Amino acid sequence: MELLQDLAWRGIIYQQTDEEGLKDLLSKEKISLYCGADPTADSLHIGHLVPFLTLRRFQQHGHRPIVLVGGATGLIGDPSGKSEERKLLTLETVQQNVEGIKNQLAAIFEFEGENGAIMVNNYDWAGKMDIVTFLRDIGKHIGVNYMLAKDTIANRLETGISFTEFTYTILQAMDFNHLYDHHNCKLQIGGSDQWGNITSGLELIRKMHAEESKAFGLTIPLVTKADGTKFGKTEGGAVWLDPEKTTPYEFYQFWLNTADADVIKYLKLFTFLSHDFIEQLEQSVQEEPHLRKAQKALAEEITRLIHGEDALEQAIKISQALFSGDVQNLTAAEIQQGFKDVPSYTVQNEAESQLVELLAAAKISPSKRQAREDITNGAISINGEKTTDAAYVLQETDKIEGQFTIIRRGKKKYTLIRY
Ligand code: 545
Repeated sequence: MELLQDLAWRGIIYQQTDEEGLKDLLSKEKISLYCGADPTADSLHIGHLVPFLTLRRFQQHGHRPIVLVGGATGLIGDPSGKSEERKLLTLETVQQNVEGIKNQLAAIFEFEGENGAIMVNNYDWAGKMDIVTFLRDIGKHIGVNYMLAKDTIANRLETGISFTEFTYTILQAMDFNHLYDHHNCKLQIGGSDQWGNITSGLELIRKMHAEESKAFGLTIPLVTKADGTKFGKTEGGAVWLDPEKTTPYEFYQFWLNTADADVIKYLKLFTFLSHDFIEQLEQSVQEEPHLRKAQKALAEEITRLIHGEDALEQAIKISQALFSGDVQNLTAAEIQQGFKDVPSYTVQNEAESQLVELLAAAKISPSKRQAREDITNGAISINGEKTTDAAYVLQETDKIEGQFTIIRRGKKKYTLIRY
């Protein structure tokens, strides 16, 4: 299927500056296109992903993606979508963040071959430009009235906007113009919040070049949830791509828990699965929702893409172990991932090797008397195995890699015992 048709089918297109023009261009040539990210944090989260996955869709159709990291713009701060002035980040923070963001983005693209991706940092041109050149060669082309009419600036006139953030859109415009000149970059894509900045770039390109110059902009809708709550948030906050912030297991679980009402939309936005297969999964959601085939496919595809095959297999193994209660084959590292949010207790003394003592000390059972009852009732299991012996003393073999014991009371209540 044709690229633009595929994007439309997936619900990826929000606005375009010239729909017919872009269709015509893509039917004639392979182009270079770009999308940027500012290093305002040390990791991307899943709310940033769709535009970059879209860039990769273009690459799969033979176009060249340019991935821009905003080493310069990150020092200024994009006012888009912000109701208040941002706090400036230090040079050091931004430089550190650049490294993290670059690595995460690099994992999504193919850098080899004819249409291999290019990674650029706008600090390389914007960071070196002097102010007189900026004002004479760039600023002269952009009218203040034109800027004031932009939503992201107009929205801030009441509450206030510094000259620094006011100027941001010109910096992003300069990037597009730079990439147009140096890489023949004809298209910029981004989330719907980037429309103002993308069109500033087109304005500058028009002003800096002859009549026949032509570049395009395309924006992507914000990902929403059918129940109206914010996409990509859990109790623990954002779902990060950095495995230190959101473990691959948590990442996998997040996608696995997608509502039936959202899962097909997310398969279209976040995976490279074929239309046929997604349609099959859609049927499965309707006819056999309890099997959660669509959720499993979504969680597998996106976890594999971001964290790789090994991390995916671990995440599945942990999920299955926790689901069945069959936890004795987990490694200590897997336990650490899977039990990150489970209450834990560190053993204090020798006496706590007696199960009754331990259950009470760790507050798994409210009292020793209740602990004895829980054990004899068969409500307690150690590393997935039920124990009904109220006199049981924990052994070395109950310590997984000498570090952990997993105790479950009832069906679901896990406690992680540490030594
Ligand atoms: C800078 C210079 C350019 C082109 C683009 C930029 C960045 C752009 C921007 N983009 C957002 C962003 O978020 C922080 C990510 C890392 C912590 O601010 N001015 O940098 C998001 N972007 C992806 C999508 C977005 C956007 O990276 O476009 O809409 C989120 O989906 O908010 O020359």
